[in-house]
Amino acid sequence: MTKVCNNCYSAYIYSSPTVADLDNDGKLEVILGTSLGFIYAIDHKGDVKPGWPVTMAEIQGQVAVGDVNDDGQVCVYVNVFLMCS
Ligand SMILES: [Ca+2]
Repeated sequence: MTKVCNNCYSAYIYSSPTVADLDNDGKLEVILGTSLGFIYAIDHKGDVKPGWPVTMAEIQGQVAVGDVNDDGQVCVYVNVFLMCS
């Protein structure tokens, strides 16, 4: 059996990823949560964005992204408030 990578571990993604422009650079990021409690933001090149993943408890629902209070900052919501850009 061939080992694909040395630092990999298994996690489930229970919901669809969310696509949004977190840093307002005109390029979309993919944001997703895992069963191990990691929330990843992946850039248009497939790289994890600096400052991510963020860790919390197991994530079963889809991550929501938006500027809900119209202050110009895009925020990421995962059951509770998490992070603004
Ligand atoms: Ca972006």
